[in-house]
Amino acid sequence: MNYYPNIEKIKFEGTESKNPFAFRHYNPEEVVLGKTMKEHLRFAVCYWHTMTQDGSDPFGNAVNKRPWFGKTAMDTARNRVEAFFELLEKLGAEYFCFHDVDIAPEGNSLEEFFQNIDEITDLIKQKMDETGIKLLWNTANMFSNPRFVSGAASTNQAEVFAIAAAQVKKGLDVSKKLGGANYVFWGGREGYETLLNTDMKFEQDNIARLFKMAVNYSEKIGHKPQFLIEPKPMEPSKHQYDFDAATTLQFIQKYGLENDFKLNLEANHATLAGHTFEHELTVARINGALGSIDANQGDVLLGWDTDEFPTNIYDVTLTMREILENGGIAPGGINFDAKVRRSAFDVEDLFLAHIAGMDTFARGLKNAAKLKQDGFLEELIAERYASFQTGIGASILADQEDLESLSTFALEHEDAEVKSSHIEYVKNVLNDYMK
Ligand code: XLS
Ligand code: CA
Ligand code: CA
Repeated sequence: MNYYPNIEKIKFEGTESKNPFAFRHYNPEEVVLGKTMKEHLRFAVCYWHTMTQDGSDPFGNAVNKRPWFGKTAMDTARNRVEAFFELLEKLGAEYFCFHDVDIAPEGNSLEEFFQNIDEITDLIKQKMDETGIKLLWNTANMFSNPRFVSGAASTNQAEVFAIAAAQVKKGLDVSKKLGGANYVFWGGREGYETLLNTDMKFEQDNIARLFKMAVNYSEKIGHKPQFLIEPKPMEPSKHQYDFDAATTLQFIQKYGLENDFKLNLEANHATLAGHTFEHELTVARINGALGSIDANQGDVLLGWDTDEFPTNIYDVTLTMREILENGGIAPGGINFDAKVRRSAFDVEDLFLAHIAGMDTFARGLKNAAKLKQDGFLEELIAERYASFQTGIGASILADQEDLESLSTFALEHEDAEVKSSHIEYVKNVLNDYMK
């Protein structure tokens, strides 16, 4: 079946094009800094916002009427696979991501859920073989089902911990079946509502315990994806343990997980944590832990996780600057964890939204590449720290100084010139790159 009969494969037509169903900046084969755009960007479409999200919000009913709705939940699930791969192919997106519950209904028991997953992943595998489209990552939804009210790995209820473990096992079996490159843990309920009834150390030890079980199982089955933890400070939990990149890295290091775990960073989660996305990316990169990104944006006027499609060229340019600095994002990718606004309910909007996101990232890539080639910021930074290249600075870096020697030096050099940052000039020049 053809779910989008009015939409052809989306082509690059250049900036003069007035065709809404064309790329004006994303030209997959165009080479930028020695790699094609599609190699740099590794775009993924997510199942949850694109295929299952119905447009309802706490004040309003579902608005999205999708052509893949069937008579039963399993009919819908089967149709979705067809519709999803048609969308991926037409967009030219080479990767995808999903939670277990996005692809298959939970049914009336865990056993039925797992059978449904088996049936649907057979269909997904068939589509992957036909199209060459690949699984960027999958994950287990351990936050929606009522049993997870008090957490999954961090629950107070041992039986619930066991169910979480069963979902992770199934997730890794599916990752093996579909050749998943990464496996994500996002702990929506791994946090607390109040410390009055919470043993934080116990809960965090148990989260690490589940992660270690996942590593051991993946080694046992001979399929080891890159494990990723996705930080988010709050929502749905009041406080989530994986608050931001720095907190999550501390956890990874404390429990000795650094060889198997990196971070999946999301732009909107960074802003919820009170950080810029560049801050989160930098913290991960300098610690060798930048694994993958969830590309979206929040609304500065709203304090929640709005998951909008990324259209802010300035922010995306700085994001791509970090990814280039990291030497790329593979085996991770750029996953559009983004949803169309409630008022954009046509099925065509799913295409228009992804085109907007892909074009914005293509612009960000080109801007960041030009910035890197010109070396404007590199020179600025080198100049800013130049005092550490010679004299006493070089001696400090060579660990040849101590408090006594520096004290002697300081007494003779207290009139050192402190330089202005000229930061407004820097921002003015940076604006020239925002194309
Ligand atoms: C929710 C998260 C979630 C993860 C995967 O805010 O972004 O969708 O990416 O569980
Ligand atoms: Ca996400
Ligand atoms: Ca989000």
